[in-house]
Amino acid sequence: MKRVITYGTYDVLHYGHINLLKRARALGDYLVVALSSDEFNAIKNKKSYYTYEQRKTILEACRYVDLVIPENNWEQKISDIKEYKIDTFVMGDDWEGKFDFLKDYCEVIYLPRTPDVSSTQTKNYLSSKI
Ligand code: C2G
Repeated sequence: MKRVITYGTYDVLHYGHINLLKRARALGDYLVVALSSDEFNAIKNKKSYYTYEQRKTILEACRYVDLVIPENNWEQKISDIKEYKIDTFVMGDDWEGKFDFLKDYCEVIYLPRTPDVSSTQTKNYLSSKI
């Protein structure tokens, strides 16, 4: 049972997110998503449209996701990897190199981002239509 983990806000879920989750899940047999809490989003200077609980409900409906846990801070990754017996850590390559310190604990893989789609772009488009 190869276990994979990835982290993110996953606000206003779009096909770029799904593309990442699908490829991450395909690297193993079980995918854990550490979903940024509303409080951690504030630390990341991100304001999400949906609350943590709403974003969790949406992610749990995704066929590629096996478990959603909260991401509350920058420091929890090593303990998450130990606690959930993670073999592979995956992030989009906008994070390339940023989490290489995790290589002491598991495989670290950065996957190419899906171009031309983002939650911010979607939110801006929708607000321009009001
Ligand atoms: N992503 C992607 N293609 C896009 C948009 C996002 O592949 N067009 C990927 C990102 O690279 C990331 C994941 O989808 O791996 C989630 O994106 P965000 O919700 O923007 O995550 P972020 O705010 O970068 O949170 O501790 C790590 C942070 O929590 C990462």
